[in-house]
Amino acid sequence: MRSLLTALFVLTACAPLAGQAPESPRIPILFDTALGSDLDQGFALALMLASPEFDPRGVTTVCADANVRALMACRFLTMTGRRAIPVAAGAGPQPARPITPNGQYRYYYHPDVLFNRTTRPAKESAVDFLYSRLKAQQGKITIVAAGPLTNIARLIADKPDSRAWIKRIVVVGGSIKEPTPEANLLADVDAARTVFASGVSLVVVPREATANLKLDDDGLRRVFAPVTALSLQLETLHQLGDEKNPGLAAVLAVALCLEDRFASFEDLALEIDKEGVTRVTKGKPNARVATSVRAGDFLKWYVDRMASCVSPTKQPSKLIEAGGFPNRVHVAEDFENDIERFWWMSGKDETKNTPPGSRRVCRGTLTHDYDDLLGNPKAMHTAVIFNPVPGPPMGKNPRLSFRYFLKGTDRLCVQIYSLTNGYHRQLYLTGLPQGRWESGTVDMTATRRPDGTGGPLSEHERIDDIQFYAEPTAELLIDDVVLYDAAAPSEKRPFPRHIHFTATFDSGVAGKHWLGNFDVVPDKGYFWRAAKSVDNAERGFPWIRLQLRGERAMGDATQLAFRYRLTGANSLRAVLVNRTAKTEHVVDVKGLKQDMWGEATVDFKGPKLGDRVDELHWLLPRGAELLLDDVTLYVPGR
Ligand SMILES: [Ca+2]
Ligand SMILES: [Ca+2]
Repeated sequence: MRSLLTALFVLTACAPLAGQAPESPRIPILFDTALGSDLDQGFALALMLASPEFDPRGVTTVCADANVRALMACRFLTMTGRRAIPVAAGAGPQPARPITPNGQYRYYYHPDVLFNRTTRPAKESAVDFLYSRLKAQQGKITIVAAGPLTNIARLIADKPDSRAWIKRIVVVGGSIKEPTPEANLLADVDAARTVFASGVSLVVVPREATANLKLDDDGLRRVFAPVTALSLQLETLHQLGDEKNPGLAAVLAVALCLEDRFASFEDLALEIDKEGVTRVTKGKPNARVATSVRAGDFLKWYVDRMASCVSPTKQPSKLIEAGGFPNRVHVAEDFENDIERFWWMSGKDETKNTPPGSRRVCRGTLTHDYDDLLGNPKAMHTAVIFNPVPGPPMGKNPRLSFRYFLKGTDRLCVQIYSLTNGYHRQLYLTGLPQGRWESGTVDMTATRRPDGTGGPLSEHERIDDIQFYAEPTAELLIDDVVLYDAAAPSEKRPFPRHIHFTATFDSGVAGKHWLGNFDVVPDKGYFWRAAKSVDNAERGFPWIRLQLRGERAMGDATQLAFRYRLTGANSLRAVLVNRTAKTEHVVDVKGLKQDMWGEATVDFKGPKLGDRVDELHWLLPRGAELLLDDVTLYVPGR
């Protein structure tokens, strides 16, 4: 028996799982910009960063002093917590458009840049950079060309295979209604001719569509009102720039990647003549042209979006009800045993001050903010941080419940890292009671990056590092951390009093994070992956044996919830096991659905308070097959 188990274990352990996250629903975008000249360039970059729908893949710079512009972009991205977005400068020669000489040049000529406090541009040229990015996500990436088309034309001419990889190019430039050249196309007429003749799908935002678009004083005031890292960097550019009320042509181009409704479009065949004039021809349309703009709708949307990026510190959250039995428990840590102790990233055990039913909790210890992008690098906090290895994907309604004891402050920050997006989001609670144990639940969709951007924590996003921060002089104790997907409205079962163990199989590696005898199958779970039964050759029937990664002490009642898809049987036997003590608690589960997903709740009458268990078995009739998902072992609520 033992050797067979070991053999099965090794088999599963050797098979890391394919099929991780579903593809990001965000829009991959490359921004080619003359940052440093017209202010719409910086305002467009800020909109890109403020919009969670985008996955910015890089910034490239065009026009003279492209390297200075690239360093400006590096400063902007670093200081807004986006240093992961790479920047590349266009190689010379470049069109001779100046950086506003007395003004925005200062954004480059500053200690942040001069003393290497920012990222640096990539060594490769804009063309090589664009090429490698497009190659990595063929057919997926939109390029917003906010300046002259020099870099884009070189890409198309020098690397013709890239044409098929570009989803579309949004061109800021051209003039359909007036037969005079527009500045961006005129700056490099040959480049414009190349791009318009390339056959790549084009969206064109012509001069006349945006000529009267300006951000008025009230709009500016609202865009800068959040006083966040993002709004302050943008305001810096505005203070240094020479336009009091900036134009918004490039901003509209970025917005049109998200919403069609700001413009009316016509499909036109366009070519650029040798003088740089845009000509409408009778050929097959090659451009979707924004012929008229709904300026009011667009301006309102833009200003509202920028103004809504408010720091979570200024918009405190409220505790909510935990709700019914969770749709899915992503992770639970009760600090009662040492099984996941390695992942207590900040804090240490505390056994004296514990809430009812708990023998051990986690006492916060001092640490810097784990958010090295937007957190204050000098500040220290009293923190409890738990890393929920292996980084589960969230459901539609992520919630976090926990027990806490606070002293010396009534304020708590809950922060979580997004593995998928590579940044932290947070929320603040204020007015919390002090000096006694309390339970709390927060709606994790309310979390935002410290600059208010990033949008809500969303379905399929993988997370890491659940963080509780209090002031450095405060005392903070945390217990019973449960990250879960909220109950459906129809759920009748109460929220568990205590959760011992949960298994979703969604991320991580079988044999390392999920132990026992089963296969983990991708895409066949109720959500993401599931465990699939295997033959137990010794006993002659199929089963799933799930190890709890260690012994866990039961409460005064013990229930097991799981989702199943059963084939070839309508019953199974659930067994709660202590392998060392050789104890077994058996429940036969009957009348199950077949060939469709169902949900079962098993009540184990046997275990007494403090009894330890370390395995769960699902035993099947001969010839049956079980897909198992969303396993939760818990003490039922009252
Ligand atoms: Ca505890
Ligand atoms: Ca699953």
